[in-house]
Amino acid sequence: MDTRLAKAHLYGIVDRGYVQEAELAACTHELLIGGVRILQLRAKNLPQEDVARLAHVMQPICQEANALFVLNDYPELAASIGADAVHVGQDAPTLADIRRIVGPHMLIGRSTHSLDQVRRAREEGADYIGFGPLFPTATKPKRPAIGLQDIAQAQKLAGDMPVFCIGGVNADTLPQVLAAGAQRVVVVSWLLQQTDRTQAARQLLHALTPA
Ligand code: 3NM
Repeated sequence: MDTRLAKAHLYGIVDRGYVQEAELAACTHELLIGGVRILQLRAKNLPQEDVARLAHVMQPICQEANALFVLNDYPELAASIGADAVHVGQDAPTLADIRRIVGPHMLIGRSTHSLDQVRRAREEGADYIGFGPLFPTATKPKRPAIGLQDIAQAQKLAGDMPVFCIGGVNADTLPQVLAAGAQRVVVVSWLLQQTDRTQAARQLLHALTPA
């Protein structure tokens, strides 16, 4: 497994729904300084050239910090800019199709929302998965929460494929999420909405990394 992926326990997403373009570079820096080592650009429903412009800002900052830069969707763009990873949802084509676009080396992440989807993601060779949304979340309002009860089983089914639990994770909910068996989390809105994102990331990482 990619060693940077193996070591990453806090996955950040710079979501254009929360972060203005003018703030993109600063936000990326703040999260990376806070210790985030895998960071996704999520810019839903934008023309590809606009996403390319945002990626052009974020990617070198991630490279400089030796953090994985992940592009949400847009596999052709991910391939052309040499992103470290591309993340796709359940509505995307098979991973074999994505793999043909991005080549043999890029990491591919898949969103999963049930144990069945975890099994399938493993079978189709995902490098990591998102698993959620654990709680209702304004970041993905149409998707029902799946709760915490399947986390341990998802971890078991995933084997050595990293599972990043997602959806409504924040400093308050993190202890329950960890108690339910999670080892890795994605935090979007809570981190992005903090006035001190660096300190907020450190706080989460402290809870995620046992002494
Ligand atoms: N994907 P927040 S939940 C982008 O379950 C995303 O696949 C999800 O945002 C999934 O940390 C989600 O703000 C939103 O709740 C997570």
